Amino acid sequence: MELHTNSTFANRGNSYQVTCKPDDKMQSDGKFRSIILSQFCGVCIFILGLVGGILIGIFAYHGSPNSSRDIKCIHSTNMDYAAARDGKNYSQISTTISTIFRVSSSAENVSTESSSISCNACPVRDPINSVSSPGLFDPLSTEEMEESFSALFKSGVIPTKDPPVTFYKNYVQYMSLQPPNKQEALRFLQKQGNPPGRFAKVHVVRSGIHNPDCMIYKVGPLGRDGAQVKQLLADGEAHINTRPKDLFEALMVFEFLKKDMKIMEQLISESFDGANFMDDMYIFSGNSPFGLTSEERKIRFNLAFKGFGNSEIMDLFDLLPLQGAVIASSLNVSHWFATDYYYLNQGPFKTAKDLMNSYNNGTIRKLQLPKGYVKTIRDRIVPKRDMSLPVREKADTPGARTYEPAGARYTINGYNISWMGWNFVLSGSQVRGPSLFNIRFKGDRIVYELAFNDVSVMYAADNYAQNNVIYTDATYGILEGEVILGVDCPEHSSVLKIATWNSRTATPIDTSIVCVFEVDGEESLWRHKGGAFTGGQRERHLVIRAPITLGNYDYSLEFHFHLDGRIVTKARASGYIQAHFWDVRNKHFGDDRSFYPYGYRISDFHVGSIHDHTFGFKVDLDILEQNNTFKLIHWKAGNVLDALQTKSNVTEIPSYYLFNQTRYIEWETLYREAGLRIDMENQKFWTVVNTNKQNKWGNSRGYRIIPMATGAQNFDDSFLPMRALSYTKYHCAVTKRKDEEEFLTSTFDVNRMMEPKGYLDLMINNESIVNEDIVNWISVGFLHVPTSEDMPITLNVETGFTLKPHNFFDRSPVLDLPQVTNTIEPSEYERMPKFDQCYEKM
Ligand SMILES: *[C@@H]1O[C@H](CO)[C@@H](O)[C@H](O)[C@H]1NC(C)=O
Ligand SMILES: *[C@@H]1O[C@H](CO)[C@@H](O)[C@H](O)[C@H]1NC(C)=O
Ligand SMILES: *[C@@H]1O[C@H](CO)[C@@H](O)[C@H](O)[C@H]1NC(C)=O
Ligand SMILES: *[C@@H]1O[C@H](CO)[C@@H](O)[C@H](O)[C@H]1NC(C)=O
Ligand SMILES: *[C@@H]1O[C@H](CO)[C@@H](O)[C@H](O)[C@H]1NC(C)=O
Ligand SMILES: *[C@@H]1O[C@H](CO)[C@@H](O)[C@H](O)[C@H]1NC(C)=O
Ligand SMILES: *[C@@H]1O[C@H](CO)[C@@H](O)[C@H](O)[C@H]1NC(C)=O
Ligand SMILES: *[C@@H]1O[C@H](CO)[C@@H](O)[C@H](O)[C@H]1NC(C)=O
Ligand SMILES: *[C@@H]1O[C@H](CO)[C@@H](O)[C@H](O)[C@H]1NC(C)=O
Ligand SMILES: [Cu+2]
Repeated sequence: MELHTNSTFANRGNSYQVTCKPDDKMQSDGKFRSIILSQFCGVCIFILGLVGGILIGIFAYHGSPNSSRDIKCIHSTNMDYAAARDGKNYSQISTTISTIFRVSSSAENVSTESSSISCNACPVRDPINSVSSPGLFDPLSTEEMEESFSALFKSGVIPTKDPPVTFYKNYVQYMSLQPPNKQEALRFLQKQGNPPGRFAKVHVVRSGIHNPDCMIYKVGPLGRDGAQVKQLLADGEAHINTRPKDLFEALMVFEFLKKDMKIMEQLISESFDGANFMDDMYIFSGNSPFGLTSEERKIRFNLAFKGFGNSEIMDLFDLLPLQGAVIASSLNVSHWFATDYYYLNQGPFKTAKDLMNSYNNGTIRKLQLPKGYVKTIRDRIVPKRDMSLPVREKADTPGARTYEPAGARYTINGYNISWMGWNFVLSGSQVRGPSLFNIRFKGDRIVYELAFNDVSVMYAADNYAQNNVIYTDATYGILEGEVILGVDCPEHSSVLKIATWNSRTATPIDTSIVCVFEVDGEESLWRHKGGAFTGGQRERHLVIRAPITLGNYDYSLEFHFHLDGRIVTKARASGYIQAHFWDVRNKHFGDDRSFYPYGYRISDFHVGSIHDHTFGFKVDLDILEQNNTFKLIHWKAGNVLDALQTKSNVTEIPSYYLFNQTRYIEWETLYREAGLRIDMENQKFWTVVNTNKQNKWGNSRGYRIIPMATGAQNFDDSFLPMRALSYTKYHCAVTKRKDEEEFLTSTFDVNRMMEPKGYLDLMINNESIVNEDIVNWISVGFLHVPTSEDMPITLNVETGFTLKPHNFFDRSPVLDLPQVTNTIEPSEYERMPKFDQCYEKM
């Protein structure tokens, strides 16, 4: 029997033999398919044809050990797609494709043939539709930033609209969307109210006023005439010295220290391989906190070798054991002074001169880096391919990849994204990072807001400038960077831009910071291989990824949407670690000089400072409605009687129990605001349920929060920073939602830890959270003990949490998807959609 199938191959003028007796080719791919074949044989020739077609499709896609079917779509220009697209000139990507199409079946050698045919481009369906005006939650556009800037200028907040921006005049640091009031937003979404209007939240450094401070303004409504400027903090509430370091100050510090570096010219040259401050070095002055009280501004600096020539962009550095502090509490640089000089942990010296005196009169220990060290820095620090190594076997051939045989299956209207029953809006804040709003699945709202809020990092080191370095990264802004297509995301991803404000040029910049793509999970979402039923569903999900850069570190902040209603939020970290100088004679190292309490030696002169990264998220679940309840499900082990007595008045263990102990669960409602921690010995499921909405079985519909248990805070409240960073103490804190309790940290608190004003513990104040609109503040992180593999660059590590349906549906939510099914008696048969081979269009 010969069938001309309507498969991919048949369409291309090839025919295949499919016989009733399962041939080797079929058997090679397992019993499953041969059963299908024999079962269908003689039943219906049409179906057989279809089956054959699908099977061949599956074969062609998966390949099979015994049948080699290579389909090669070779690009005529042999151009690197990623490079071409990175160069932003799409027209350079040739669409001429020549193809080698070879089919051979070594197992039986039936149809060994070789021919050259054209391979079709995968169908393209541009998923992105532009919209005429921004939606409710869309990130602030460049036009809206310009408009906000004009409004600030008109109201006198900003003295001039024209560059240059200088430190001594008020300047705009960040601009982000100020999301609408939730009630107004919901009324509008339910078509019961007017659009709430769009507003900007603008951080201004008011260095040009009489009592300088940091101010936040709300500007809007935007897009109509007459945007109002509203001050959100009281004058002076955030002292000017609580501001993060920015480039202005970095340059001021550099200028300021030039004269001291000149004084120490000899020390620098002798110690650091003949280096010259102006040519070879820069000042790393980013170590926060910059003061424990609002007024204090003490910049602990560290001399460092430049990694990249004279570039102002210092993402590579090599820290040296010459440190000190600039007391910069006044905005008038002529009141600044440098102090606390340390050289190889010897100090403090009040001035550079004092240090030099001791250096010259021979009373302190000296360092002499090996000759030629300066020249090795770039090689050591730049993570480029090591040409001295042979390329790993087959590594010079392209690796496996995913493509979209029917074009994108998601749609993006502006920032409103839909895929496989999911719908949500991507938003983002220059300060707080990416966020999602109004997440719905099959029409039901699950989350109102899922937002990155902050990342804190705490370092340890045995020296003056690097010990107790604590960053809260929202202070620096968490939405800068750019997608590296082909590295961060597949080339066929949709790249979305989000605008940020460039404080130095006083202009908005639209950066390609988010990519969206569907992933072939390359695994089963579910499967069963039985006698009477065999089937499964392939795992696929949609990824929204923002690869951001924060100085030396790179965070990939991402949301994954799964077919079964799961939302997985992830944070991954790569980039350069912050290391400190390895001093062979540091007496705190003991005899073995390769490790000590703050880390391992990881290169010639560096110890990787141990630290943690704790990511804080705002998770405002709205399970169908705003009113939700937080329930804990205790996972218990104990006496059968205790188990049964949680629901009945039984007094004796029924005789049918094998043991008098059992596993059981116990429910607890969280009545009052609280912070919770993971306890592996007494595990609890954390669920957010809507007690007003039950599923078919009478259980409250809900979602479960599953944090990746990758880290935990082990400082207690006796440690001063634990107020400003109180969110790091809990894996999940539950509070009543309030528009004014917007974030789990304040961007100013890290620089006023004695008197923090906007931290999570302030929100946990015993309010009732039963059947209320609640927010879960989730924090997850990892503990980083850098090892030699972190040099020169950290390989991605990840953490995150999953939101998983918990009695939300009446049964599995994936039964509305085509799947693989094969049953006997009666026989039921299904396959996932077939597809044509095609080459990726990029
Ligand atoms: C893009 O490349 C094409 C072909 O090389 C060239 O004609 C065109 O000028 C380029 N466009 C830009 C914006 O560089
Ligand atoms: C298939 O054909 C090739 C080339 O004609 C031959 O070298 C090979 O031995 C054959 N393989 C089998 C399994 O018959
Ligand atoms: C800065 O301080 C110096 C010394 O006290 C003073 O002469 C100068 O006028 C101040 N500059 C400004 C702009 O206040
Ligand atoms: C060396 O210089 C330091 C700093 O000026 C001074 O305190 C110390 O007494 C001097 N020691 C000797 C031996 O000259
Ligand atoms: C996003 O688009 C969908 C329709 O595709 C719409 O129902 C929904 O309201 C939009 N979301 C927002 C927040 O505007
Ligand atoms: C258990 O006993 C109490 C008091 O005797 C009674 O109020 C309650 O209804 C009983 N519960 C069950 C489940 O029998
Ligand atoms: C459970 O069984 C163990 C072993 O038979 C016995 O020692 C223990 O007393 C029992 N506990 C209860 C509460 O019945
Ligand atoms: C919390 O509020 C409840 C109800 O008002 C009260 O009974 C309880 O004492 C309060 N707890 C604290 C720690 O204030
Ligand atoms: C939701 O909670 C609010 C505040 O407690 C309450 O007024 C309202 O009645 C609740 N709604 C429902 C549907 O339970
Ligand atoms: Cu790290």
